[in-house]
Amino acid sequence: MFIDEVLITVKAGDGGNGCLAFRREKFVPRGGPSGGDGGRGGDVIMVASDHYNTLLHFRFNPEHKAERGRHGEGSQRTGRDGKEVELPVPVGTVVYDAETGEQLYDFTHPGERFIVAKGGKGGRGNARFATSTHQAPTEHEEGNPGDGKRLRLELKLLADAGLVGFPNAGKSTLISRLSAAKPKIADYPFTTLEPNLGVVQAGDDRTFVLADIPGLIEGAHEGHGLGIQFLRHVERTRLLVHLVDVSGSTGRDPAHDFDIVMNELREFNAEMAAKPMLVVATKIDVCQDEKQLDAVKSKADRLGLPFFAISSVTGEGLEALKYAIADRIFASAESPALAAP
Ligand SMILES: Nc1nc2c(ncn2[C@@H]2O[C@H](COP(=O)(O)OP(=O)(O)OP(=O)(O)O)[C@@H](O)[C@H]2O)c(=O)[nH]1
Ligand SMILES: [Mg+2]
Repeated sequence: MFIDEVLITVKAGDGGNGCLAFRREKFVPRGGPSGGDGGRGGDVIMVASDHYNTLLHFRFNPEHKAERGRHGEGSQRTGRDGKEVELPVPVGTVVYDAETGEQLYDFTHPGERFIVAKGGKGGRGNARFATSTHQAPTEHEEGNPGDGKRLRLELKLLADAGLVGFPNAGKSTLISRLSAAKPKIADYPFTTLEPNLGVVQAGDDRTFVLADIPGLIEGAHEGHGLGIQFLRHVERTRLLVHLVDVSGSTGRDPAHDFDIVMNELREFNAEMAAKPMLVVATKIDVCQDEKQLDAVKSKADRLGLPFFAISSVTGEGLEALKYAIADRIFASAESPALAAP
């Protein structure tokens, strides 16, 4: 699984010190204690954001400090609280304590906030210690130190688009052609037993993550083949790329394969079946019967789904498909800024 990882240091603000002071005013002899409390130190807070999808911004900036609380002052003035610091992280970031290895948080939704380092409490000024029998207290406290931690951030890369289709349809071959991923490819079903992710570059400025998952067969939702469990890996993608082998060497009807996979997606859940989808006829270099290819195209047309025909062997149609996938991913308004934020 493709992951991004960084080590960072966070330090919350220290609390301000409480003040030792007495009122000194004209005509007020022996004024009472007036030292104010120190302010609270600022927290360091992580916030899951849609606008980031890597941890790159921490690589160049691995130390984050929040402001300390100001010291208390005379005339019972409390010190100002330190400003907190917000660190944006991509959804999918898991936060670990780098010393103990303990998992502290797992960000799954945009907007989620988690305090990674708590600011120190301000110390009390001497005004707080006055009682009827103790009218000129000199006690005052120092502020507590803010938390300091070394953290390890790990980003579970979320795929933008997922490949679905029958076993042997050419999913792994396609991802190996579009990305640097080197999945196992072989001429038998269920070659892929674990999902693979590949990072695809479309032009200079667009990058997306494609997921290759094990193939689906009829009855996958009842556990046939490897089942539909792997669909959860593409559940949060914005787009499904549905591959249909039209070579004719399967001995099956490609249009029927298409229906079976659609049905398995529906059995997984309705949202999965309703996801934006591109239909891709594969292995056109060895297509024996153009009518079968046309039948798949007609099905796509009827469902209003864009249709592509490719060969991962000759490379035909691959560029067009790559850009079509990128167009769809980046068309959605909440597209992450995949380049540096
Ligand atoms: N002629 C031809 N063969 C292809 C093409 N794409 C894939 N193949 C072959 O089809 C077979 C299956 O390819 P894979 O990429 O492993 O298929 P898959 O969909 O990942 O299969 P599973 O992992 O079993 O679900 C391999 O022998 C590939 O070499 C193509 O465009 N043309
Ligand atoms: Mg495969």
